[in-house]
Amino acid sequence: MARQTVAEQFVDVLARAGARRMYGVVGDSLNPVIDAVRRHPSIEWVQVRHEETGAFAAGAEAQLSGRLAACAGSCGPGHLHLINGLYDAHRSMAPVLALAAHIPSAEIGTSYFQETHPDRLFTECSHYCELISHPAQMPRVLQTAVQHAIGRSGVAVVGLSGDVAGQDAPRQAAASAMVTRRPAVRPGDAEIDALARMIDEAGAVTLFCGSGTAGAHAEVMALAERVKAPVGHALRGKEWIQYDNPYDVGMSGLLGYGAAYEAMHEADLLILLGTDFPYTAFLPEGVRTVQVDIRAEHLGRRSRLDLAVWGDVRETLLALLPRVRPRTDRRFLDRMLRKHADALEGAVAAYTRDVGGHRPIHPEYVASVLDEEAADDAVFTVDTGMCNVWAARYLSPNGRRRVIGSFSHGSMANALPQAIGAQLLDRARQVVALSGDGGLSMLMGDLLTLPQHGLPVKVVLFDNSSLGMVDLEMMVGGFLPYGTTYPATDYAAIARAAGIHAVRVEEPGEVRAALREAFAHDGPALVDVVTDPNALSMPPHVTGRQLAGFATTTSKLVLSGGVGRMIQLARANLRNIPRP
Ligand SMILES: Cc1ncc(C[n+]2csc(CCOP(=O)(O)OP(=O)(O)O)c2C)c(N)n1
Ligand SMILES: [Mg+2]
Repeated sequence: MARQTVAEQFVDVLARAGARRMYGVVGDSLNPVIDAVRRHPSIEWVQVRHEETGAFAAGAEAQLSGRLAACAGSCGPGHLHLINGLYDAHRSMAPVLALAAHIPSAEIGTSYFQETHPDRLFTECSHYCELISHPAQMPRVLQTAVQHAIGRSGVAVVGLSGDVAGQDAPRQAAASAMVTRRPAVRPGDAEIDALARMIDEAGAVTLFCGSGTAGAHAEVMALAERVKAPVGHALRGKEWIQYDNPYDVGMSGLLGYGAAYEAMHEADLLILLGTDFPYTAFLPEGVRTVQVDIRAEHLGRRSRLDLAVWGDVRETLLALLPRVRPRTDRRFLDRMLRKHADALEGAVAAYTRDVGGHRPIHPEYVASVLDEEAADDAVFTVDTGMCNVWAARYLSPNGRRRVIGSFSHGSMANALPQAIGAQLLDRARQVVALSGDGGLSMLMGDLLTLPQHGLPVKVVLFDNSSLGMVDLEMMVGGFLPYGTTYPATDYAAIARAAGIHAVRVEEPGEVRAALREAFAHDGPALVDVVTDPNALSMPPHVTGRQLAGFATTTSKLVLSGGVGRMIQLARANLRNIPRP
């Protein structure tokens, strides 16, 4: 094999680890690597306008594909711009390798032009963060970084000076096998037996699901059926669990709805499946609790556990199912299904405004039409802010659609960048960004990336001329809303100037046609929907118990509003309760 430079070897190792793209902005210190990417047959350089976009895009790609994705920033400010997107990828458990190019190696430690210290900067948002200061560290340091990203599901960062990248690598990288897929991890027999015993001995059982239930829909349903358990979910579990689910009692949390809260609090045994649900105020204290998670460090960090089970949800349930006694008593389940349907009916009843005729356009109307018009296998990327509420309430999961947001890190401006990564992964799939006007304008330069790379992303802009979510938070917290409004802006005109098909919609009657046209358009499109900034009120009834929780998480709110097509599932589940 011919001699390789460090840069060539770097790209080669990434490609062999499964990476197909590296997102970023070029810079002097990156030049040898960019040149190696240019010449490599199976890895593509994706030029973006802001490195943060690149990191978000890599994170989204990795979340959708399960494969490694890469991003890069040049020395100093270039890689500093990556950091927020990397935090998001890391907290979303997306395997991402970030290359932080460094200043000339001989200048490190002298406050040189553009000097930062990437090996210190990125430690908090990565599993591995090291500097390659000598060519002989290759390929091992990069391979180790890759194994951290894939093996521990998160970010790994490698710092590399341009001069080191241009040197010859003394060792060949060929033929060293690497892990590219995750193992199936099953807990030991002792834990499985203990769990089976606890379930058999318990009265009412409730399951509560997070993103760790991905790929385990059938097993979760089988357990719910066996022990007649209501199934609630967290926001990140919704896309995996809420569809085709005769045991669905809704979502818990700040954006929650339905009877998940009651089902968790009224159970005798609560089983948390693959969830790192952060809001302890919503978790019961006096209920026996089991948690199953692939990450041992997640076990017990939100609630006191009676049993901690370390393993994949799917593997755990496969081993558990035959050991659990089947039940026939559905009383608790049926009571919760009824409560759930009642709660949703109540939400629908409270939501009596004529949203289809409301002007400015009601955002819930936009979301409900979007849910109907979008493809059955669409990828939705959702901006932090009120779009999270609309997505949680109105996008109907079906096992084929995907919903990606900044659900753990909670950063604004994620939707457009994540849509870029999603669309590059599959140009034929419908990718829809639900953007806020605050979020879109924050990284708006990357609208230009859509036509530049011919990406047919559809941006649905909820244009309320405000930082709506914070506006609401200020009111709930007793503050005078301040610093939350924007002047009206014609984003459709901006998008058209960027070469994007765009329309501005101010009449509710035009929403559906505008969305249809955008989805049918063969290229990027933006639908700038002028929406009502005062869309949501506080819920009429917050229980005393919830209030006690909120006192400790001051100014947090539970939002009211409609619930979209979920009501149909709840009604169908009630109809399908077997009659004795
Ligand atoms: C980078 C970043 N800055 C600030 C915040 C705080 N924040 C959360 S939501 C939000 C408002 C988002 O506004 P917009 O995108 O217009 O969505 P809207 O809520 O109006 O629908 C802000 C400022 C944040 N989460 N992330
Ligand atoms: Mg807004």
